Amino acid sequence: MINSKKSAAERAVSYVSNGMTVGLGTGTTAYWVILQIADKIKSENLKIRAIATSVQSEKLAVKSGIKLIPFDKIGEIDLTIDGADEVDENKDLIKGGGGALLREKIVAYNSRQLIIVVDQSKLVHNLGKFPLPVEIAVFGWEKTMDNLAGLGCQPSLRIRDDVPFLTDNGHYIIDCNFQQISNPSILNREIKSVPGVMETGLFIEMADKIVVGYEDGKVDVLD
Ligand code: A5P
Repeated sequence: MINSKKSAAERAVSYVSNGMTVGLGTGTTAYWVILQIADKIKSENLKIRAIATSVQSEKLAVKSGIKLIPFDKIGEIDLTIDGADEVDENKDLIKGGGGALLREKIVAYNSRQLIIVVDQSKLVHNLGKFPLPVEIAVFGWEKTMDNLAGLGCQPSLRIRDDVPFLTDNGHYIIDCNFQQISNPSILNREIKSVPGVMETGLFIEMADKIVVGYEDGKVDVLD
């Protein structure tokens, strides 16, 4: 069976070249990206420096032999390759299904280019079917969750193994079910104005390219 995430990752990694500083995403698609960058470094003898968006990706990168540098030493990031949970027709995204949205957004914002790799199931007409992850402070989380509900969603605290899921930054995630988000940019601003909110999983006008893998093996690049 064709692995569409893997084929999309392969195409995205073709944009990585010698001397680049690369941002490494998080998730099951970014997993393939990291492995293939590691292969490319070895087979083409490339000098690449990387920054990871989660502890999970950091561990995989180290294990695969990719050279990581601390964020404060990084200067500009040439290219970041990351996954997404939903991609709409304007290339706006919902991210954070894996809980790494805060670091992902910081890395993406500081990158010259952001390439998103997805399989076809992530393409949507309107964002919002996938509950929007919002990272919040632990302090006062119940109130923050109420305030998010006031914006028109059904919020739920993310739970893993019967306890609240803690992000790499020591925060909680509220998954906000909006069903349909008609104006992602306005919603993003509204959510960010709620005290206690660290970051939202809405990535607006950030992606430069979307690389989509299909079940039949075809890969499309949306510029
Ligand atoms: C991690 O927090 C997320 O933003 C991922 O990039 C997103 O959930 C996509 O993950 P998959 O590639 O595993 O579907």
